[in-house]
Amino acid sequence: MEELRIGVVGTGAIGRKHIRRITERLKGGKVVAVSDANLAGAQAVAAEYGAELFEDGGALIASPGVDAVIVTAWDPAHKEYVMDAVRAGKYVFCEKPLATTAADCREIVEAEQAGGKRLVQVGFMRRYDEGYRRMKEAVDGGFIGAPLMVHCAHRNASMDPEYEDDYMITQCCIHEIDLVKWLIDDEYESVRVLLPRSTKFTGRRLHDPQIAQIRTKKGVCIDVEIFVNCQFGYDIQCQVVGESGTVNLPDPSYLPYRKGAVRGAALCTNWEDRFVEAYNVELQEWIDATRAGRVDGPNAWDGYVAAVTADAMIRAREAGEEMPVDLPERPAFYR
Ligand code: NAD
Ligand code: ISE
Repeated sequence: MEELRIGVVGTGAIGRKHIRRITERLKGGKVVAVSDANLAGAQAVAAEYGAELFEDGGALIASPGVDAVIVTAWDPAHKEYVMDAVRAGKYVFCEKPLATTAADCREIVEAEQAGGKRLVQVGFMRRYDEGYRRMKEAVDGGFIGAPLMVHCAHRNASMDPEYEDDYMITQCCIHEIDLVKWLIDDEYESVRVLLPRSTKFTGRRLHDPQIAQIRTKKGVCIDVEIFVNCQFGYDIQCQVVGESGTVNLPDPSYLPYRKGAVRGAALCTNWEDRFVEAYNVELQEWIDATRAGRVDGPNAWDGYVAAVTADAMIRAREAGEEMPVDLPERPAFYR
């Protein structure tokens, strides 16, 4: 295939970043069409990049001039656009989460299987981060023996005061839910959520921090601290404890300094800078695989597993109890 003609539905923050990276940095793809519920925003992007403007996302997806679709609209619109793409038989990259409920993800998985071809990739970009990839290589190679525990932290400096409890799981922890399963090659069995004392910096709708605990089918215990008003920066940590050692996610390399009798290194403050290379690699590999007619990255089933786990976490938090993660066996179609 010549250059992949890409249509982007959702020209908000990450949509614009992805359009810029495809245009200025990546190879093999061109953004030819854009759409957004905020028409003025989409119009500005269309003018800047010489892309066709569609008032309706569904019409963009159906357009014969669009080979493949990127969905970067807000979470509740993902399902509709992914379903449109699947029905049109077009490859689609959808930002996480695949949909806001497990039931909606299930519908996508069923529609994709009915069409007989894998088309959907979900934007779990941590799998493309160099640090996590090195950890996975070490774990897969037996460097620390069998994994026993995984400790994670997902910290944002501050969040909108209207941020809600469920977003801690569906927007933040969803990354660790996908990542750890991939990292240690295991499946989830049950979940709990602990609520430590809440920080005074949180908004009225949000209990912050929260700790998600997961037990896997092989008996590994995972804990994820989610703390979105930590004040000091954007900080992502991960450690796998194995039978004979540990491996840690390397911090990004920031310029170390000595100043005012202090030795230090500035921290990252946002997810875009922290994972910029991961996003670049993720989309380059998606373009390459799409042009070759394959889905190599996290697929619709991974999106469904993450949503089932997130739903169980929300129920566990509300009930104050451990909840099972009830999943059917992964179909052969997704192996
Ligand atoms: P944003 O609010 O900046 O942009 C969302 C855009 O969606 C807005 O421009 C809005 O007008 C548009 N929109 C809303 N409803 C629509 C509809 N029905 N049809 C078309 N457009 C519609 O948010 P964002 O930060 O750019 O996030 C967008 C998506 O990307 C979200 O799903 C979010 O979870 C995901 N995201 C992923 C990562 C990551 O690390 N992978 C990071 C940030 C955001
Ligand atoms: C955001 O929505 C993301 O997806 C980022 O990757 C995540 O780290 C951040 O905490 C979320 O708010």
